[in-house]
Amino acid sequence: MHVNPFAVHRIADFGDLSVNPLSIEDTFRRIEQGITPLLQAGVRCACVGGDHSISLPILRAVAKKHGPVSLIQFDAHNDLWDEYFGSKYSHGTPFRRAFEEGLLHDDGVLQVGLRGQVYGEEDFDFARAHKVRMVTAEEFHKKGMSIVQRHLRSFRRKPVYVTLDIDVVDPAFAPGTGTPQVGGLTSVQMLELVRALRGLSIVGCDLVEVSPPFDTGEITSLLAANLLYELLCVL
Ligand SMILES: [Mn+2]
Repeated sequence: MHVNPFAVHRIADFGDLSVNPLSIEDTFRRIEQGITPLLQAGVRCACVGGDHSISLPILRAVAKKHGPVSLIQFDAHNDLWDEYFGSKYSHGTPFRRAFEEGLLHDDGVLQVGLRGQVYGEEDFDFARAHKVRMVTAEEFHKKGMSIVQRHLRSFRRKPVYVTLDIDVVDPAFAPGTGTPQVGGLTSVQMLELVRALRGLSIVGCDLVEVSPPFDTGEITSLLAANLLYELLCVL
């Protein structure tokens, strides 16, 4: 791609935000409060999880700066459940809360890589009601990049947030994650997908769900680090 992000942007590691292991609500507050001054100063944040729940407080901060945004989500799961084990806040629910809180646009969300078991067809009712665009892993394996490219065209010139759940990648390439799903993308396909985001007005991004204790030979961390670099190249 001939991009050196360090020549184009001033890039700094802001370090860790503190969390409260006893309260997800307080953790969300800390994340939102930690990011807000950066966004207000004109910084774009590439956040590293943590599980997928962190996208919600990040989107709250992003919406304070940009208003509701579009979302491109690479994920094996749609994370649009209402509750997970009775909790409204978890890594299975962030984007339903984001819709409910008015942080996302209807017809402004694209999910790529969905697969695996769901409880039933009604799991997709909420997505359909909000005109979420979905490219399942199965469709992607059949039709390739062209089907994603077609969707990406409608995201041009709009503020878009990108969230990359490492479990979108097949466990053969990224085993170190909490909810691995077989039948996923290869590392090469994932690189190609991130590179396809070039030219969009990306207001921020995150890469989540890498779990070092579950990793094998650090292959997930290696992929995640490279994907993070590739994201910096398209910001
Ligand atoms: Mn997820």
